Amino acid sequence: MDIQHAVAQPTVIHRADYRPPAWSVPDVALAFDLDAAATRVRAALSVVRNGAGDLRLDHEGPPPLSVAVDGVAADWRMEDGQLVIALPGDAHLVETEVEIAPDRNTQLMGLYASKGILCTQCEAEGFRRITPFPDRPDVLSRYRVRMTADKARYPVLLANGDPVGAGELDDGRHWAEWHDPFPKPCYLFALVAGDLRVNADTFTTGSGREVTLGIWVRAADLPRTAHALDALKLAMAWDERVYGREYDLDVFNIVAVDDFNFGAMENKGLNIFNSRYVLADPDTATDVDYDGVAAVVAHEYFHNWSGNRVTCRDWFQLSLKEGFTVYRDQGFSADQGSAAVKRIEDVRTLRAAQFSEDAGPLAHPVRPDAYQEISNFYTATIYNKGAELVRMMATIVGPVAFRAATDLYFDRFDGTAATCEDFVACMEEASGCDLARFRRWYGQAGTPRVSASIDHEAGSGRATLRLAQHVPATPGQPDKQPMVLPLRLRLFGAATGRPLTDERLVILDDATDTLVFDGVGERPVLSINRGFSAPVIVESDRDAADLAFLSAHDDDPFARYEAMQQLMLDTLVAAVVEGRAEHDAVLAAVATTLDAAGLDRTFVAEAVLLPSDAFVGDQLARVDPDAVFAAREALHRDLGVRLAARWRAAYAERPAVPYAYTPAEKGKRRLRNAALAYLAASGAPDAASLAFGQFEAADNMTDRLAALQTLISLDADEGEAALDIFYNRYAGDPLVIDKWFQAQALSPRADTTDRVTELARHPDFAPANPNRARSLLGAFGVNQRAFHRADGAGYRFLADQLIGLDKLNPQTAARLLPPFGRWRRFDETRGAMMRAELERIIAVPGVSKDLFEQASKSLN
Ligand code: 0A1
Ligand code: ZN
Repeated sequence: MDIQHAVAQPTVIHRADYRPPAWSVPDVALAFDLDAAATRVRAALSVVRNGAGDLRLDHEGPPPLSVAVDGVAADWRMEDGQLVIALPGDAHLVETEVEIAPDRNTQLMGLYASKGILCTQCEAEGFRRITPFPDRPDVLSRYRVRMTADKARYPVLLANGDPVGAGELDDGRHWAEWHDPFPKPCYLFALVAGDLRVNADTFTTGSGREVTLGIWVRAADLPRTAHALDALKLAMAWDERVYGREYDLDVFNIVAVDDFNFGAMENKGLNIFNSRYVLADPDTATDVDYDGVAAVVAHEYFHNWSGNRVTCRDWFQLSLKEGFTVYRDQGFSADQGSAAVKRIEDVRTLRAAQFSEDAGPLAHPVRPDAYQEISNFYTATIYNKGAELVRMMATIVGPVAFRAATDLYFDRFDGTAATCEDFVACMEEASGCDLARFRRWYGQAGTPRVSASIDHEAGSGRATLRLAQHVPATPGQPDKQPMVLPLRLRLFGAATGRPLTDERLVILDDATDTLVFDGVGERPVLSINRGFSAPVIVESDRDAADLAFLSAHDDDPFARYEAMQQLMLDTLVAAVVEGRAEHDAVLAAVATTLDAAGLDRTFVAEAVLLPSDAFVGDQLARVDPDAVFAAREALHRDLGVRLAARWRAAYAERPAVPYAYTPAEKGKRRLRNAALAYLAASGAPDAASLAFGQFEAADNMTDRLAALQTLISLDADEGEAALDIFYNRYAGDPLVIDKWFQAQALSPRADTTDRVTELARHPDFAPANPNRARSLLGAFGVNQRAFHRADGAGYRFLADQLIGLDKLNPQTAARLLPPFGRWRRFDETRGAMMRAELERIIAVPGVSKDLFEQASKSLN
């Protein structure tokens, strides 16, 4: 092993090593003398002994300016990133002072500057970059925060909790003090200082408490805050109605900043958001963006109970708050429009992000056993699979017991740091269900595969359903036990189209099971995993005719969508593997769906969408990206040509002007834009002019961006013109310019790799901004055709970019690495090139532990 590797080999943290803290910190007083270049932070910690040992304060940054115990300068030493103080008694006052430089903080963890606004991000381990502290979620403290700052630059000073005082100082500075009465871990600490405007409102809780709400943004962004504010009020009412949870402080503030590593952060009473999840108006945000704003506003708000009032004991329990909160925000969004379409969208996300993770070298359980860098564990497995676990428990115990269990959980663990086990135990206690085997879902990684086959004896009218499950091996887990799978299923008659049974909930908790149905007079077709009741891959013996039948007749909208998707996937896989392009079954099924009266337009638009290249790739043992691309293009074209009249009819359904964000109008836009894409794929001579006309006439971003995407997928002059017009129209609007980069990085054109390489040299490509980095590099990584270009140019490009970005923002660089982990699924030549890039990344001197962990694990 060379010296670089030896240096980079980081410490591994194990769940089994958890020990309660030796010291608790019931009260904290912080004083910030704020300045972008040099901020002074004075901290006074009242500490109380909990067990044997020195006081250990996590500390990342230059040595402290002073350390005192009970008012007297004290001895201290640094040990493995911790400031260690030997304390003689059982209770002391520990005071420290440090100086930090927010404007040099490119990692965006701790206190940093975003376009002149000072803000914080502490989850998971950012607080130690602000002040020495036991930076672990099981140390809960009450915070008092005093901020002093230049009044002209930072007229607004916000922190957690409620404001308790403010005043002027003589030197152009002013101060404000905030107090948060709820004990919280330091990862929920936040402050903001900046020149901000507020969109304010009030919300009266069920018990009559009036809460002042504020959405704080820069002055120019104020007109784009109405949707977020509406969503917040809806979320507050929903949490009262559905979970009986009220808000608990007098103020609730949201601040939008342009530079942010994730989507948003649930700091107590002071949520800090990536501006892309706050700002929306019809001219700059798509329907999907509007949905995203409402979902993230709700998600962060819901954390006030699932995360803040009840927090996590350690970071291995992250899914306790994240999986549950995603489940809650999914329920909220489902209630705002079509629940069926919301489920389809959530499953698509799960499959794209989580199933692929579970099938690759970065697979890990929902409750991991070990990590090197916790930031790498904010994954689709923790969030989205974690939400599926909660959903399955809700299905198993039923809605009444589920609500009783969440009440019990909130009640019992309020003000404490809990574990996933605590949550499951509440589910058991409130329902009386035995969830012993269900717990395997928390410990075993990998997506279970369920095979289902049905035999029918026409004479006796008996149908026999055979189910079997298999959980594939994942890194470090070669052998798995059977999981508990709640499968909602129903039989339909192939001849009459009628349901033959009621819907049943079957809990498959052994490796195999057999179910017998009597009185089945005609050949049954199986509808299984309805509503996607378990996050599994179903392998059934249903042929194209059965799937087409279900896509037309199933009464469960998810199952109906699923049948169409499976039919499309089977068709594409057959085309790639056997080179046979038999499109007739898909064609007929799509035609039937388009013709069906009374179907929700959004549902139709979802159902007729072809699976992505990457998802088709995930079905193949060996991915030939060019063959997948060609097969999908051929099907797209064929559907476009042969159903042209239907696409024209769908395209003729005009959306309302002006733009309205309603489920019906969203559906119309989505279907119309899908139709436009099919017309373009068909090679229709007027497609480019139709798209360009839409691009120019659109009064909203949904239609404008869809037209732009269609145009750039065509090799037409209009595409270049539209890109220029779009860029010039929105120059200086970062969220829209992100879309401009992203649309080009997602383009199916053959020259995309070259174009993206060129775009990385564009003056607006500043990867220090995480949104911008993701818009180009993140989109490029999931563009299977472009990233996997045969000559390896895509691999080289992305690796170069990640190596550069790692020096500024390791978290963001590490999150863009996973596309390299798919190397096993490609041919020898591509696989070798991908591995070589991973080797190159881990050999970079000074590579971060974030990127090192992801790259080294991806080599396995
Ligand atoms: N708890 C947040 C996610 C989050 C995690 C880390 C962050 O900074 C690096 C920021 C946000 C959520 O679930 O929304
Ligand atoms: Zn969250």
